[in-house]
Amino acid sequence: MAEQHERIVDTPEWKALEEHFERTRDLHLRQMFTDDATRGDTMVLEAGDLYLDYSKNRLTPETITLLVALARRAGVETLRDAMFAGEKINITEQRAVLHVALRAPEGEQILVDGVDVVPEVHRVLDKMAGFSDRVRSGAWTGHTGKRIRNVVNIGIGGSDLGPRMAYEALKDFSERSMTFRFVSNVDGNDFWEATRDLDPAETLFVVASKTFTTLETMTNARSAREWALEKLGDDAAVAKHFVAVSTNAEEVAEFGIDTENMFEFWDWVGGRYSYDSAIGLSLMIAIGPDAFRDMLAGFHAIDEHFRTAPIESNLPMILGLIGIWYDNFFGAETVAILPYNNYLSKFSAYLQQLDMESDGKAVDRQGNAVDWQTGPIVWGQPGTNGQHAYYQLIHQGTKLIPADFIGTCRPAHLLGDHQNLLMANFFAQPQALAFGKTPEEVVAEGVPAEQVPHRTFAGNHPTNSVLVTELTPNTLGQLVAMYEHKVFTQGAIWNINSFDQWGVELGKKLAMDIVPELDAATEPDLAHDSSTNALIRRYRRLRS
Ligand code: G6Q
Repeated sequence: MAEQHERIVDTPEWKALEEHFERTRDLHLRQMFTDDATRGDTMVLEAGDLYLDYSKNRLTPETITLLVALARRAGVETLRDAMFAGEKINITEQRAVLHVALRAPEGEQILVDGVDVVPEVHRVLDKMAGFSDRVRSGAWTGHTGKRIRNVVNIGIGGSDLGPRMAYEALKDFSERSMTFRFVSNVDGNDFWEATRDLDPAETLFVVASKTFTTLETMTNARSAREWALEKLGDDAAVAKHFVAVSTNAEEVAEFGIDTENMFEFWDWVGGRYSYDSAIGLSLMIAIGPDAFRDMLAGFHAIDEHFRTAPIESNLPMILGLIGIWYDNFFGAETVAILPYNNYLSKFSAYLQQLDMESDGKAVDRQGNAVDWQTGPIVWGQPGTNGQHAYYQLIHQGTKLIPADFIGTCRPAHLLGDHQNLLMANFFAQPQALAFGKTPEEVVAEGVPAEQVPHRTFAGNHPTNSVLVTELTPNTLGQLVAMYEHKVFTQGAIWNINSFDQWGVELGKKLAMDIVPELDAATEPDLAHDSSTNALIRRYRRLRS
């Protein structure tokens, strides 16, 4: 039988929040702002370059006090300290969880099994930097002596989404004379589109896979080798056109990549927390080692804040607690991430994995089924595009959708009045969501009576506004660290293991049973359920 642990929902702190919820659930943000004219100045937090305004949430100062007490009861600080101390808090895999070590400055000490990992981190960073510089300067050439002009990252999940998101976010800092592409899907169309216009003699593949066994990545890597060798002819070309990022030297060598050209990381880096390890190699080639290190410094600034600030003023913790308030008390199912900066076009997709893979769990750390809600569904796209699409449902639908608005004050490129128009929307949307429009206000606009209900906005839709001076490698690091630690805080309160991913492991095995049935030359005996059997038969019939 699984060991018992204090159930968070049975604690007096949780009960106090339940009672508080009953008393405050119907309070309207209109009223709360009328009652306290300073709300917008006081319900704010700052950390590094991040400014969080959480005043447009359906909570009072008392809510925060009660949530902070809950965090203390749940031992969030203790688990945080255990993470920073290198304890094996990923209990199902018996691993330390030390993405924070990836951005620790030289000279800091973080021990795993008694060994300081920080010098190793910097050894690999230096190796990455040397390699990136050689590729960027043209000193590293392809097999035919041509300069490398294209870098294609092959990876999936945690070995793709991070570098891809950050490359998009920091494109303005990237080497524009080079082309960067990301291939993840085992769907051959992905590989085809990524390489169709590239010259193999000028192309470098970064095969990024922690395990170096992932079906999609290895399939794409093999196709890449064939694609390159078809033109370059000679097996020796692999050494000049392929590098690997992995923890698995044996498989890398087996694939034919010289382990000299392998950049390692460690089992204490989870895939979705790995883009500031060697998994970020393609990003480093794009933006250069200095910008990459600046990004790590941004991560580290928020790590330090998270590690040292009291819960009351700990920005990622408060963000996490506000999420708990909606998830567990209001029963909200989702959270929308809405960046008002087009360079952050992949940010929501990145956070989707970070959050949903980490906190999408239904058993506690001791293996007992939980009977409280855990991680939310994360979704969203950059504003203002979403405003012309799905915001309708947030404004006037029947669901409660807490949303994070992320805005940057300085645009990378000044173009007419674009930035002010963008930011006017960034300010207006949370305002409209919070305060809505009453029937009286609609009537006063001269709207015919029968249309009044349709044009009324109930308001009271909660939002966080995160304002950043500008999007740079450093502030991107800060933003990502903020969400990493938010997710950590929530997992700690729910008493789940945010650092394993058995659902992903399952997916890695499932399809393998079916592959021989699709490959079989003659009609195979199928022993699945009737639906799967029929679908496979139909596919076999139609595919050619
Ligand atoms: C992340 C997950 C998962 C993983 C991919 C790729 O936390 O574990 O998304 O990153 O499945 O795995 P490999 O890097 O081993 O190819």
